[in-house]
Amino acid sequence: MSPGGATSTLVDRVHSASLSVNLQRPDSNRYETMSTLSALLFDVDGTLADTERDGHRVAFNRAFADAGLEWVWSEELYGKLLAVTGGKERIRYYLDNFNTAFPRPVELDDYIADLHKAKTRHYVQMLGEGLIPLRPGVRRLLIEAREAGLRLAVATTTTPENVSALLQNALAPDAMEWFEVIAAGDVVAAKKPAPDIYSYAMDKMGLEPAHCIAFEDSHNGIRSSLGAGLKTIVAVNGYTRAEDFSGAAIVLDHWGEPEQPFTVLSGDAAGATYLDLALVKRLHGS
Ligand code: XBP
Ligand code: MG
Repeated sequence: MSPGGATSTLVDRVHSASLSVNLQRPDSNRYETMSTLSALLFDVDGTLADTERDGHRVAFNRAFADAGLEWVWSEELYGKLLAVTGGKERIRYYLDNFNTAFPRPVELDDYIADLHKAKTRHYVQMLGEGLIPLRPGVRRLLIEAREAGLRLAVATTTTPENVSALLQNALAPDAMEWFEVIAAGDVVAAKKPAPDIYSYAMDKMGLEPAHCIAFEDSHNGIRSSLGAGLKTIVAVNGYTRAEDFSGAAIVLDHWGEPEQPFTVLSGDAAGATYLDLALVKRLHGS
């Protein structure tokens, strides 16, 4: 899980190829390249909030029960199912690999889509009840970024309704307006680990990867962000702690707060104990 590795080559290549400022160092004739940081791009599930075990998983199980199915996704099984991003894709993966005896309806796509709609209703309801808080440090960092005039976006696999419900209930009633772009769900055909959702968000913002940085929690997530040419800061969660984060700018156990210091799992926080904008900029290289 050390920084560097094959993926960082791609990041560096994109970094230096895009719009940048050449600075002449006063002490020499050598030039160095520096890109300004303009935008922070956030994953949602596992990154802004710990949503999977006590949120999405429970909502899937409620939808299955509503449909009269005896499927129960335990915490352990759900960890295996997280190999695939996207709720509809995850149900199909479950049938293909863990419940092959289930007699499949002829219209399997529609069947899965209906189950998934019910799951989304349950999940949004749980968020409305305030059951899922933001991870420590998220609110503080977002506020600091806004005050500094940085642009914010979301790049996630989850369904758009889930994003608005989380932001409005856990962050602020007007939180949707904090984000210039919410790139979510089926807006791209290929979900994470494909880079498409990050590329889509940057395209909408008219920004090159060198001027952005991504925040992720999972191997599939960082494969997506690095594939889009983005430097990436990682905070793991219970399901992703042992995953491979090669190429990350840093890997933390959580984002940290002044009274709740993070542990650095890989990389260099330069003595910081929580993620603030100064550390984000340092990790970005600006
Ligand atoms: C998140 C996901 C999502 C949620 C469920 O991955 O995989 O599928 O588990 O969301 P990431 P939906 O954090 O990498 O974006 O059921 O709405 O698809
Ligand atoms: Mg995630």
